[in-house]
This record gives sequence, structure tokens and C-alpha cells, in this order.
Amino acid sequence: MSTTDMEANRWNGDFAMKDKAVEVVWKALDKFNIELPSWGFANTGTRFGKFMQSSAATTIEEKFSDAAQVHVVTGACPTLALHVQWDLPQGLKDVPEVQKLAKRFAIRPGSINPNIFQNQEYKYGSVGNPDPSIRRLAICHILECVAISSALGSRDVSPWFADGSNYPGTQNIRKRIGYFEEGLREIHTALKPGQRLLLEYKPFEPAFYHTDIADWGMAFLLAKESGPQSFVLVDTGHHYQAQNIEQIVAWLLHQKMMGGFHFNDRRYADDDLTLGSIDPYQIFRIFHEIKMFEWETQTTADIAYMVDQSHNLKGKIEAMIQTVCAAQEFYARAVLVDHDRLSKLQQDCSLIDAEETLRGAFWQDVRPTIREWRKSRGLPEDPLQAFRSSGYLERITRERSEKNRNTTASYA
Ligand code: RM4
Ligand code: MN
Ligand code: MN
Repeated sequence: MSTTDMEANRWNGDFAMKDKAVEVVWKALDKFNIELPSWGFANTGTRFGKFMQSSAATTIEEKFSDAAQVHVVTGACPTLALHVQWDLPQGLKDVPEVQKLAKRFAIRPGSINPNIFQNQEYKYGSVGNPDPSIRRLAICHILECVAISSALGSRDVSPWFADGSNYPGTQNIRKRIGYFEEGLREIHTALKPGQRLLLEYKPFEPAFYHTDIADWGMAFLLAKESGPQSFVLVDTGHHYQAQNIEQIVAWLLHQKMMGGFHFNDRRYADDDLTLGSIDPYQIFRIFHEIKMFEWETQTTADIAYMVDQSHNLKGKIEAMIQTVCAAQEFYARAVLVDHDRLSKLQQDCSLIDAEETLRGAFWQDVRPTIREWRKSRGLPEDPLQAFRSSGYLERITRERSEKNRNTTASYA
């Protein structure tokens, strides 16, 4: 018996329990999907410049094609998040083209992301801008995104607002709250039944003094104010250092306001690194809060799991596969927590045993179980290796290098 097996048996108690653990992981993985971001396949950079990758996607067609490759090897990514200005530059007119691509690559359009931060008009904000004509422009764009989402049969519209100010005294913070309340209420009225508006918060950048939707409390209140189909989106990179993200998740679950995640990792700010690369325990703790909630309430939390990473040095597709596999690993570990036992230990304030129950699940090596699960589902046991040996990367590098040499312009 290998050390890993012995560990597993010790933790699980006996062989029967070990089989149970495998079953629990398999069942959880069958239901676990994670959405990919179209912009994560394109050349992106820092504010200092872009480092071009000759294989990066340059068109919406290439983004769909790359996302399909990730789905083929992982089986966990049936949807692609779209950023309207980058992917549907003509808005609604581009819908038929996207529908064709979705069909061709067997990838469904996922969340629709408005872009209310890139155009010159948004220099002083979008929905929070003091100029009513700019606010109208932003609201109209988001309304078009709602229509795009309906036409594409996608569920979530997820705006991120760069709105804020850079110097004290330069903007009326309370007035801008009012503009957001008014604008979001109007947008909410356009939602079809079942559609959702997910509000994303971020503490700073590009605004460095105040950001209009800076944290989960502001996003929560605005979501509540706008209507019952609005929820909060947690981007794991959008917090101050040392903030307890899983506590935010627990609150949002408790309030039935947890709408979705943008997963990535970070060391300093909104670094958009691959998942779990800096702090693997963090993502496990988030999944644990969700699984514990589901166990306690005997419900399934209706949460959109999405990736929002755009690292500029790692190969785009490989980085995405790495993140998806990491997400599966942390999720699988979270379902291994013995909730019944943990709950009793928490009640008794058995600190060390409670913590060890959590840590015990975190330190399980779930990779052999996940490999078995993949095999049983007709998926490659090692998605990264499967991608590498597929020849896809070599082909797209040949096909795209010329185009990538000539791109310098937009962020994605
Ligand atoms: C923001 C935020 C949004 C993403 C943009 C590109 O920081 O994370 O979700 O759409 O970046
Ligand atoms: Mn995000
Ligand atoms: Mn971000």
C-alpha cells in the first residue's frame, strides 16, 4: 500500500469509506462546470505593454476554437464568457455569427460582459458619470448586452464598473450612488425571467481614490436595490490583502446573494494569475464554505463558476487547462470534508479536531481519483498532456503568428 493510500485510509477510517469518498468525488465532478473567459485566450498585457504570443487568439472564432480545446480535454467547460466590445463589436448584429460559432465548436455562449470602461466617453465614469448623456450611453450599452444575452440564450449579464475618482473632493460620492441605483433599476427591468444581473466589485484600479462599487457590501446593496434578479459576483483577485474572502462568500450564501465567481489567483492586487498558484488553501476554503452550506441546507447553491485570468506569459490554452484542473482538485477536496463530523466538532468547540478535519481533506491527494474519473468518462487522464500531444498548438502557432506580429491595439 502506498503512503498516499495509507493516508487516505487513515483519514477515511476503512476501505468502505474510501470507496464512499471516491463516489462522492466522482458525483461532484460530474456536476462541476467552470466557464472560460474569451479574453483569456487573447494577447493581453500589463499597463506597461503587451508581450505577444504567436499562438494567441486574434478573433472570436479563434477564441471559440481554443475554448473548445480546453473543453475537449477537461469535459468541464461547456460555456464561454463573452466581452461584448471585444467579441461582438457590432453588438446585436454579431449575434448570428456567434450562434454559428457556438454550434460549430459545441461551446455555448456564457455570461455576457458589457464594456463600460474602455471608450473615451468613460473617462469620468459610466453609470456613475455626472454627465447624464454618458450615463445614458452606458445604460444603453448594458441594455443591449441584456438583449444579446437573451438572443444567445445565455443567463447572466455581468458588468464590472471601473467607475470612481482619483482625488479627494473631485466627485460627489453620494450622488454617484444615486446614479448607480437609478441606472441599475432601469437595467433590471429589462431582464427576462431567469436572467440574472451579476454585480462585480473591485477595491481599486483604474480608480485610485474611490471606486463606486468597491466591495461586496456596496455590490450587495446595489444588487438588492436594483431588483430580485441581481446578485453579487466575487472575483477572487478583487480584495485588499488579508481580507477573508470565504467569510464574504458565507455572508452572500446566507443572504442568497451569491451569484458567481471570477476565479484567478493573486499575490498583490488584481494579478489574474492561474488558480491556486499563490494560495491554494484560499480557493479550497471558498469551496468548503459552499459545500458546507449545501450540506446544511440540503440544496445546491446556484452559482456560476467562471475563470477570469489573463496572464501574459504562460501559454494561454495551457494556463487555462491548468486552472480548470486546479479548480477540479480544490473542489474535489472540499467535497471530502466530513461535514457531519465537522459540524459536531464546531458545536463542541473542539478547535484542533475541527481544524484537522478541514486540513485533512485539504491534504488529500485527489489526483488519482480524478484521473480515474476522467478515464471513466472517456476523457484523457492528463488533460495538459493530451493537449500537448494533439498538435493543436503547433497548428495555431503556424496559422496565427503572422497576425499576432501585427497586433498591438486593444487589451483583448
Ligand atoms: C476587471 C474585472 C472584469 C474583467 C476586466 C477585463 O478587472 O475583473 O471582470 O472583465 O477586468
Ligand atoms: Mn473579473
Ligand atoms: Mn479583475
